[in-house]
Amino acid sequence: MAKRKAALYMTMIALAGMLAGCGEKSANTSDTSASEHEGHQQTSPAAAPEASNSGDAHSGHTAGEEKAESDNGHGGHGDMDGMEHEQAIAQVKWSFQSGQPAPGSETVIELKVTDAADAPIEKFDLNHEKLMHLIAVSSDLSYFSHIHPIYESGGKFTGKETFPAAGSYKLFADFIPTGASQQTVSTEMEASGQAAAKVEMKADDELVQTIEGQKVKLALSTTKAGEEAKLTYTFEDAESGEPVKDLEPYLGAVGHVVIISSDLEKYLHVHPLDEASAGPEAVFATEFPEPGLYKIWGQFQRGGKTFIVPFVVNIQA
Ligand SMILES: [Cu+2]
Repeated sequence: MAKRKAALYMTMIALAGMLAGCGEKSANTSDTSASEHEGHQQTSPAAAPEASNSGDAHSGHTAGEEKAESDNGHGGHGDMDGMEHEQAIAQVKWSFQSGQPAPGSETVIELKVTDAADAPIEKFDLNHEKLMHLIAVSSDLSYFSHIHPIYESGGKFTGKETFPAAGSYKLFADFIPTGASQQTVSTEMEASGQAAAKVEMKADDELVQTIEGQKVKLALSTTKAGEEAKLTYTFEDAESGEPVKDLEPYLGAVGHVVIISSDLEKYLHVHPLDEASAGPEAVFATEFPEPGLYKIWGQFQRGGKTFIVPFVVNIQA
């Protein structure tokens, strides 16, 4: 398949959200039953969450509403098939069907998508096989989940997520209202209980990991902000050392990469240059907007199983 310019697209938002400065690490990652639950991952050590006073301290913190930012014109990747920069046209009202999310139990997240005049947006385009992609991360980025809320009607989506521990999370929804550019809307929320200390994020010394039988290396063409950075993943069978050539399409492409800055302000969703690759390489191009620490999650599939490879990189001025 020809390299698709469109595959270069990325979403970036920089929003002025406030963040309660606490996060948590914990066990409990086992939630693979829901069919829309494509990715779920945790990289931090376990700690027992201590549930307490969920009744008062955080009530009223279960819904949010924020405007989307259109991704056009941001980040230097202007090749959005010639589309002009568009203002954000969508907003989302977030709520949780059972009130404030409690760690360890399934939460139904409701998203009501409206236009600037508060009228429901009811038509969406498929984007990599889904109408909406939703990324949930803990505020220290130790927890990452990628789910696909289901469209109900009247602009409403619902998605299921089990937050593993008490503390702050940020949710990013991306979607394309028919006739508009891709929108990314985020909100911050708390899972009830006493949050443990944040896991401090550190840049990886070596960008190589063995995950579920694959040895995965990541090479960056540059670690400077504001330059086009090619991200090249190379896959090897961990046992035999043979190059992996049978990666499977996951949501229509060899892989998906989500990048979030350590301050949670920058969100990049990047698709591969050659979506049809089956390995041993998967190449992505993006641009880190500012210096700082970023966490990069690559999602891939082989042998019918999806797996997530996280790396932390330090981007320089
Ligand atoms: Cu998705």
